[in-house]
Amino acid sequence: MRILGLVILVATTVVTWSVVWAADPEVTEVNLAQRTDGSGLVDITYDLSDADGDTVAVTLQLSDDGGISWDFPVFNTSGDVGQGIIPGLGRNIVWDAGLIPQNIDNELFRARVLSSDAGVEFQAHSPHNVAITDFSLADWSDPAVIEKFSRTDLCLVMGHHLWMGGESEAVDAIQQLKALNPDVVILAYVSVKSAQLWGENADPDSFWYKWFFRTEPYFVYTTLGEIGMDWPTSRLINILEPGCRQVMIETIMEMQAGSLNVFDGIYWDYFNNVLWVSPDVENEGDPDMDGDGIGHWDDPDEMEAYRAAQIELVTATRDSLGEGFIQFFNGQRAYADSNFAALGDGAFYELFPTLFFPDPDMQHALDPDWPHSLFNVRPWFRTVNGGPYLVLGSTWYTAFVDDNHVATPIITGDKFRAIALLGDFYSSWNSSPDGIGHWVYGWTSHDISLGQPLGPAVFEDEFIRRDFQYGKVEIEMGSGAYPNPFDYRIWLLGELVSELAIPYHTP
Ligand SMILES: [Ca+2]
Ligand SMILES: [Ca+2]
Repeated sequence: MRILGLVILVATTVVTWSVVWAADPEVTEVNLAQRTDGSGLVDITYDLSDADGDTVAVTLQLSDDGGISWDFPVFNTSGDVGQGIIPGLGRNIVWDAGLIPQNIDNELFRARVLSSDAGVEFQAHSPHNVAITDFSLADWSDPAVIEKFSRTDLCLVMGHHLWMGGESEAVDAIQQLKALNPDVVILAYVSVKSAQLWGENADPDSFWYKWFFRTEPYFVYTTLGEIGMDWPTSRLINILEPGCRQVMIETIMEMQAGSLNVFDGIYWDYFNNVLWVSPDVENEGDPDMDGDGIGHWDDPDEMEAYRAAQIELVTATRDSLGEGFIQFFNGQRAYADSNFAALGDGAFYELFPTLFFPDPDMQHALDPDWPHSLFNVRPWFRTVNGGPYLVLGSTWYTAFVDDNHVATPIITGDKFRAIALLGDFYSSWNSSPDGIGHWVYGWTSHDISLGQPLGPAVFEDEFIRRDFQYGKVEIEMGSGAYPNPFDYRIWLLGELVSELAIPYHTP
């Protein structure tokens, strides 16, 4: 049984917001009023125009503090909201506030209506927990791409594409993203240990071209004199050499100083305790970075020097690019080495939770008593640049297959979102199949804001819970093992709005 909330909404407002493109849609005359017939329905009316006659994606945002914040959860809406809205006068969104179990009596409600003729919706999400990880070649000249990426808190993309000499060097993508979302943090992918082979034939002004030829004197060879490969498509570079580190940093500085697009920092790919080489590489002999004839993995001195060189590289990058330049680490070293983590602003958990964490992997990742759980590692990182940024990502497709062999896809980003909410981590969605067997950047279909957290997560047996301004998130740990480690539930204003309950379909 539901208890109807008493809703008093006396305030009306005219707040509009639209994405800035030629022939933008325009929203005017936004009004919000509760019906007086006792139905609990609230009408949000607005006028919508678009000079070149596009249909428009319309997003409603609500504020319960007079327009200071816009993360009041919006659900139970119908009418002229969402995709394909035809411009005209007197468009109407009906918000069934009476369905909300919790009392939301408040005279400070405000509404604003966001419009996009690129088909992008801008639902408010809970603060600081959404990341985009997309190293593919995005078409930054497409307004829809800019709008989609602007919804994130943390954007991890390929630096090469946006720096000078890159495919999108002439598009002021970062400026456009920040115009739409001033808080977005945008980091450029940079390798910490290799040079792309194709950089040799890239645009001479471009990042990977310069990187290739400047690091060429420092390419690594194996104990049997072969070219040391990182992947079949990239060569290992020798960061043990101070000169190598210097040209790496100088190249990043040159890109930042000479490009239209200036990043907030870099995504270093990546720092492990020892060199990692793809199993696809068929080298004769092992990489030998210190040239003593002993392969890297049999050479304790070399591995020690490799770890020291990583610290030198990060420290020198900070000296050259400043405290405000974000250094974000992929790789497993920072997951367990607090001194190293303290040099960075955050870490990427790739293929989370399948790397690094002992089985059952997710149980360890979220165990407050395990020293390297996400909760214990997060405080190691720097906070000066808005971090710590701990990003949970996986491009693997997961599904639950029931007794009837019916597979239900489970969107990892949604699962990670529940975790992100518990500990101020970031969830990266990979929900779109790219047609060739990969799972690439996508976006959640049901991210509704919970507002600000009211305190830290609370751990109680198999449950982890956290209260928010407008709701609650709960994880109930099951097997704790990838891919279906737990169930989760998210409530908003007393209503269960999101749930993962394994098993599906099973009678
Ligand atoms: Ca238009
Ligand atoms: Ca050696």
